[in-house]
Amino acid sequence: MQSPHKAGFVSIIGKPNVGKSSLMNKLVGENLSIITAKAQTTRHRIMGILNGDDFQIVYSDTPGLLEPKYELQQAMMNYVKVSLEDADLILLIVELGEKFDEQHLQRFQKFKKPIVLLINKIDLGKGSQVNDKIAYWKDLIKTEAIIPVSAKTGENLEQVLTTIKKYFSTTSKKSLTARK
Ligand SMILES: Nc1nc2c(ncn2[C@@H]2O[C@H](COP(=O)(O)OP(=O)(O)OP(=O)(O)O)[C@@H](O)[C@H]2O)c(=O)[nH]1
Ligand SMILES: [Mg+2]
Repeated sequence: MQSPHKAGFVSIIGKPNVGKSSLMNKLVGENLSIITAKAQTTRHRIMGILNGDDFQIVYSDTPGLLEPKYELQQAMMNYVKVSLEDADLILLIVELGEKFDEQHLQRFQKFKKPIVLLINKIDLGKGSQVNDKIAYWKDLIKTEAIIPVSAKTGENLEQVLTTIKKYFSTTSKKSLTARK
């Protein structure tokens, strides 16, 4: 009998325009998600699948998290909710200059999923800014890892993949979603 294929579900979450779609495209290696300089470009949940040797990483790119002001935004936030419910792991994206926002954090912390924090757009960083930001977030959020990255240059994206794989291989396989 064939053993079920294990799929690790990774939900890519963050504020509008922080680079979620750019990161997913780079991590999956194809241009799946639409990227623009305009916030709220992603309006649906978009999946990207990366096949490993004995498992898959299923990324779910989501619309930027915000307080919904009209019906379309409410629907967009429902996509985020479904993605968070499915997730084995959250890839939380912040951009370099971003400040801690308690209300933002509460929107996904209530799902009680492990978080890997990516500080994106470090190609724009100057001096000690990147290291300062790592220390800043370390004090504020409980995470599995904090990785400074650039979706633009690809810096540290290998490390992101290694971290996700390591997380899934050390997590009890039972807790990952079994797919036939
Ligand atoms: N300099 C720099 N720009 C980046 C980087 N990653 C993304 N961007 C730019 O940031 C803007 C937003 O990128 P997206 O990937 O669309 O961001 P998003 O978070 O998916 O946006 P929404 O779907 O609208 O929430 C685009 O102009 C990207 O080119 C990066 O690492 N460095
Ligand atoms: Mg997007």
